[in-house]
Amino acid sequence: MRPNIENFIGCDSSYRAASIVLYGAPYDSTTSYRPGARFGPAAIRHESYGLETYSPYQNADLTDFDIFDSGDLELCFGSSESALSDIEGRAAEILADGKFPLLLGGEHLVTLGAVRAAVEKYPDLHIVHFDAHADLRDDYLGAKLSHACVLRRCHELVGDGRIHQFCIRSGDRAEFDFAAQHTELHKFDFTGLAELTEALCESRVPVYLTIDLDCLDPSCFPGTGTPEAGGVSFLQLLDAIRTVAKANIVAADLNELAPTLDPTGVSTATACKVLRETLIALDKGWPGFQA
Ligand SMILES: [Mn+2]
Repeated sequence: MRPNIENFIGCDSSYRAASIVLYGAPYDSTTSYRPGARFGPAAIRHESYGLETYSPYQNADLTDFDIFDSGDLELCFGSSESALSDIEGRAAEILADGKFPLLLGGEHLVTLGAVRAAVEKYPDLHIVHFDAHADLRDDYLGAKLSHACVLRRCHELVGDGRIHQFCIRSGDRAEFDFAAQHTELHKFDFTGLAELTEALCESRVPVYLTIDLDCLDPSCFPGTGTPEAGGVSFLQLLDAIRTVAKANIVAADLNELAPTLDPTGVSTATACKVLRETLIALDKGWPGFQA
């Protein structure tokens, strides 16, 4: 008999052997519209048992790789700073062990903790950001630590020209003005991603990949706190993930699934599939992988 431990399907390597380490941040205290992203990581693990470990898209199986699922952090809901510090600590530990940290949110603010750890190890870090929202507000209702401000806080860490945003279709005028000066923002879809990836590959700079699942169209992904009509399809997102995975990605996250907002369960099933394909795409690029 074995203890009842629920990891993401196919991710049952030991920590020591693992190349990628999953960790969950079930946090949604700054969500501006519909809360529920705190239930994302657990729902993804639970529903993953409805998913095949084999990907016909990439002709690879999660069981071909060594992936460890470290479960969820226990985070303080009343203090964003305390939650971010715990996330940063976990990411730093995984990075220090020479492994790849893959964070499951939670609302998008959790990214800031992981980026703090990544930029500490890689000062020349670039960030590739898939999202419906620019997330570049300086504050939201007075709060600097809000999921609506997360890329603005990241910009304070990495500086101009290092943040590359795709699928953006929502934000106030000031955010788009800020982006024009300080980030590389691509509206609506992944136009420009192939060219960017080529440049990132040539320079071999370290890259953090943050995927807000609300970049997907709400018709296939309604289970999220701030749905925005006019998003990309699952196949477009899959293609984008496989493209950018050719760059030197050193850490990543998937966030903003709020499973209870979609009673059909399709959003959670979609998030599971995005995670499987992301793990395979990233792991194929890992130095230890033999095709
Ligand atoms: Mn978003």
